[in-house]
Amino acid sequence: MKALLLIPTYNECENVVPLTQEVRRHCPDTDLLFIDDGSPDGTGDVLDHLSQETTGLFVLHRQEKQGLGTAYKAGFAWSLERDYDVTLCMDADFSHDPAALARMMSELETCDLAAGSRYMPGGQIVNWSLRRRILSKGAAVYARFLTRMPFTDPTGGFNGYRNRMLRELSLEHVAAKGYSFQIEMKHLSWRSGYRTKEFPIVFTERRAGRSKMSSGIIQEALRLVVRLVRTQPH
Ligand SMILES: Nc1nc2c(ncn2[C@@H]2O[C@H](COP(=O)(O)OP(=O)(O)O)[C@@H](O)[C@H]2O)c(=O)[nH]1
Ligand SMILES: [Mg+2]
Repeated sequence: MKALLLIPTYNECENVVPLTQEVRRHCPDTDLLFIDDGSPDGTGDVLDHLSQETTGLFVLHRQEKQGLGTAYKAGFAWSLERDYDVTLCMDADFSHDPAALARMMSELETCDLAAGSRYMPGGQIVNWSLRRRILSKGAAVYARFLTRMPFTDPTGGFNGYRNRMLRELSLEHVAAKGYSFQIEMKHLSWRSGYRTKEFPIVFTERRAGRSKMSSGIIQEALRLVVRLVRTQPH
């Protein structure tokens, strides 16, 4: 299976080089596509240098910060224009363990969406504040309870997709711009009848740089779930 790993970045200049080394150590054959939104800290320049000395590493530059969801949509389009079999997604800040990519790939042998979960047996969160834990778990319970979709971690961002499914889904209708993109993609895959599966992951709070979580992102997630419930057949 030929894999492309998407990594959206906004101000991640300290993380991208060590992260690339770790990904390559665990998955030497996986291509990488960074999607950088004109990071003011110069992440884009670091990535351009890196892409010159690393085969199979590519960079998509966007002018300004447009949100995680739109970055992933641009990455999906890039992947589908090429001959990849699967598209993998992870954060740039080491919260997702590159060592777990092998598990994601093996899960994708038997499903169309392999979703990392912090909230199933074996899953874990390390070093998060109580506030972040409550926010995340609250969002998970809210989204799951209202939509009834069978994911223990609807907002999790460590996910792998088969390109065959991505090609068939109407991604142009995916509207979420921020982190709620994760909820919307899981919901769409499940509602469309594809094989989805969760596997446990350990999520560790970032070591370098800052979180881009904001109140706007939370509000978008609250509204999105209501829209998903309204539009889904009962
Ligand atoms: N390209 C792009 N990446 C983003 C944007 N917002 C967040 N990211 C990236 O998305 C990932 C998750 O963001 P992060 O701030 O770590 O969120 P948290 O883990 O929920 O606190 C990181 O790799 C960020 O650099 C954005 O607007 N555009
Ligand atoms: Mg993070």
